[in-house]
Amino acid sequence: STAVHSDVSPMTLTRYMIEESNQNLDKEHLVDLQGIMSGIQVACKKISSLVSRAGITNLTGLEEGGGSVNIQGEEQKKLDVLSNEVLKNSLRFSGKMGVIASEEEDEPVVVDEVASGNYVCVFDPLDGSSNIDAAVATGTIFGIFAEDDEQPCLINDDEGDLDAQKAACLIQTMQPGKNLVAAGYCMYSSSCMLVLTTGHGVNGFTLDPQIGEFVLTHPNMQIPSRGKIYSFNEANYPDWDPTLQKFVDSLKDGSNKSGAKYSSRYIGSLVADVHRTLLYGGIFGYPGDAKNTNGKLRLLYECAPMSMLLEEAGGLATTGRERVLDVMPTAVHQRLPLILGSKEDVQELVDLYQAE
Ligand code: AHM
Ligand code: MG
Repeated sequence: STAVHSDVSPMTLTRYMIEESNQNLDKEHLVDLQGIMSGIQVACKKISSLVSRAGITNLTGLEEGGGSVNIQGEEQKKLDVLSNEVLKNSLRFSGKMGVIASEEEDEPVVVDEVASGNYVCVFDPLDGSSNIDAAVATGTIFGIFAEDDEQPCLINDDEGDLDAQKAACLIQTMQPGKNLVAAGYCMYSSSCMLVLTTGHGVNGFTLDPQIGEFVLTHPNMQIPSRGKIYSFNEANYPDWDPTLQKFVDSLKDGSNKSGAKYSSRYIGSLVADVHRTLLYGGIFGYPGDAKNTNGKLRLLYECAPMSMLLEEAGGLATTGRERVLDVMPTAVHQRLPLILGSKEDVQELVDLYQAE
């Protein structure tokens, strides 16, 4: 109901996770996800606080010490580095993680704490951080895989080859998006929102600063089947393939199937662009182009979690030619073209590619 805010016992994220696992005792992973989500939500609150106070605490700008560069060759901002530490530690201490793979780390990190568990978390701790210094929206993106029982990830210093054990753990990260047991994002904007799926629908929680809790404000989110907004970095238009060029032209002049003339919105912050697309409908894309054949966004911790959310909300997510959730990763930081949004909008583009 819309009265959740004033409820004397609001549906917090923690309560939601407990009730969901109590009501679905047959569903695997939900009990473990309680612990994992309690770690993630604390990290998100901490990152939200860091982001909102960055201008005051001198946390804007680049990481000091000779300009750190991550594995993507991107300069790391102070807040990228800090957010990564915050999330990594929260996950580690959840006791459920075997492997964690972050945009900000060259290699997945094997959790060798005594209490390490058998889940894999892939994440981008602070996506869209180029926006940070202008106080524009940013977000955290995460996905959770269960480890493959056939190749359990166990680190035991006393037994055998440590490198071989770690290599077995790293393989656990290479799973297609359809294996995700949960995915979500937290957006740091005019309000802080955490949007989550555990494989049965999508729910949105808003951080209530008065009680410091994420409260269910957007139950069972569904994306409209058609929208009127397209969201691409149009500066790349000259490098797009002709099919995409024609499709976007048809959104501008109304010659698309819906007959409507679309509006353009592009924040340049994936979480915010996806969040708006989820709520208002339409189509978002970061396609491959002549210069970057696989686009910009990373399969494991950007494309796959967003695609799971969109599909769970009744939308579609594709590379243009293939369902994103079916793509088998071959490298941790691999990029993939991503087009997602309302079912009819995305299908129209997929049909055009098929008719090529
Ligand atoms: P980042 O991970 O370095 O922050 O880059 C990812 C961001 C996404 O949030 C956004 O969708 C995209 O880069 C925007 O790229 P561009 O500036 O090329 O439009
Ligand atoms: Mg990113």
